[in-house]
Amino acid sequence: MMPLDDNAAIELTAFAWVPPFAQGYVRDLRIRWALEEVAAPYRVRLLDVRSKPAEYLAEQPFGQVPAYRDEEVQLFESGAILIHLGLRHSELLPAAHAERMRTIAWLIAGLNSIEPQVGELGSVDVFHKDEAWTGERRPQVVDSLRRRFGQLQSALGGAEWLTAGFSIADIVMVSVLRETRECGLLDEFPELSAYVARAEARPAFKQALSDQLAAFRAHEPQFQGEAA
Ligand SMILES: N[C@@H](CCC(=O)N[C@@H](CS)C(=O)NCC(=O)O)C(=O)O
Repeated sequence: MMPLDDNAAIELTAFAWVPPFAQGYVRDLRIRWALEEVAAPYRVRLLDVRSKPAEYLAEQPFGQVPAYRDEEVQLFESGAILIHLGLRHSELLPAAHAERMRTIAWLIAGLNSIEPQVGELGSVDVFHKDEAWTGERRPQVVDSLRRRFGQLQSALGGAEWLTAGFSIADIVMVSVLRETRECGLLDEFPELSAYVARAEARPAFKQALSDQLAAFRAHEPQFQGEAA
């Protein structure tokens, strides 16, 4: 079944287009991926990244994507949306309390212990790349990320996934880790690289990525001349 369906009860927001460096990494991808994993139909509401309607702040207080709604909830924050989907689909989040909470702990680790540091690298390498201070700051950021990646690789301990089976925690962690691929840091950690590759090989990930990119391709002409 094709989860993209204009009549679906689940609605996800995404951007019609983003600059090339962000394509394939916008956070609606995490939700698309989870929905593909469980073959849940969803529709996408595309927003213009340059001018989001003021009313959108009622759905996402920071004007960001993704926002999510279905017949039961209206949510923002990719982690919360994934937990909601996990509570509906035990393939994504185990039902037993101890396992469920351990999975949620790993999801929060991805969001709170790894993503901020990955974000700092993005800040230095992308958003402030031509500014002199980044020359001093970058080695510190890379060192601290390297330490975290080493700890994460040890915790994974050669296992296939962070917990007993593939889960929403892996969706978050892999989404965060793959952002560092271009800078080469992931190559220093073969087990983490293999973990990311294993997740990216899942048909659900491939479909989600392809659907996000297809929207950008379709809207590219309207954004000609925007900053890369
Ligand atoms: N903590 C939020 C972060 C969402 C976020 O950073 N969204 C980005 C796209 S990946 C965004 O909408 N950026 C545009 C903006 O901030 O105006 C989540 O995980 O959902």
